[in-house]
Amino acid sequence: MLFIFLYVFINNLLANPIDRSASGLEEFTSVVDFSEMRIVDSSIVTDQFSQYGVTFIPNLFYRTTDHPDWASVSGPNLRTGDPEVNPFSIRFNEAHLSAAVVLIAQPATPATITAKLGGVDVESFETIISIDNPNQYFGFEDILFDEIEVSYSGATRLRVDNVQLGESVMLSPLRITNIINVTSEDIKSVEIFWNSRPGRIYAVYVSDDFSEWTELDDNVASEGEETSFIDDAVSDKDKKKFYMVEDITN
Ligand SMILES: [Ca+2]
Repeated sequence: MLFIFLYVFINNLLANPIDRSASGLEEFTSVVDFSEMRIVDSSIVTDQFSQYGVTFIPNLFYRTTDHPDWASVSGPNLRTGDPEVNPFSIRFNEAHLSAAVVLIAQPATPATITAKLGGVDVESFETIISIDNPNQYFGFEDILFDEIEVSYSGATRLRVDNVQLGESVMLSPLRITNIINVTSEDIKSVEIFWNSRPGRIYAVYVSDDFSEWTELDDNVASEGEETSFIDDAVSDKDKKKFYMVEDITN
């Protein structure tokens, strides 16, 4: 039997939320403070800072000025309105093991900060974002993610500044890691294992010629870091079978 692979990512670390931290990450490889390039006040910001590693979904707005009361916001920054953008995401060009960002709100608001990878939630926490909070960094450490989503419930407006990017990671490709033949007197089956990622959905295909593929299942839920599927349609006539696993989440 032969194994082929498609791309997926592995996430096997425990998240460490950064919630109202005074200075954010202890170590970071880069920070985006929005003085890297100057754009017109109140402009819509989407991918203008992508060369620095971040994109804003659906968008934020560029603001050229700060205020003496905003402890961790200085110089150019981003704002959630006008009109209000809620929720919004900071998407990274690469997956990172840590990232943090300054968020302030006036008036204060409850908020949910969510780390995502490939559009799937990885970790989330509830917090309060407030201009009166002296510690204004939010984010995650010790987790693999490529997006921070911020949603809030108050009638308020947020300012965003100083995106700190930690170490980036090359993501592991999806591959079939093991195949076990189960043979007894009247049962013949094959169990296929692959290195999955939490929250994903997979399809499994089979072929006897590597050309024509038959879908065995299009809804195999991830079991975490490793997922398996049992093909019990194996007969003595099968000389060889090829299996393919595809990440079909979304
Ligand atoms: Ca700034």
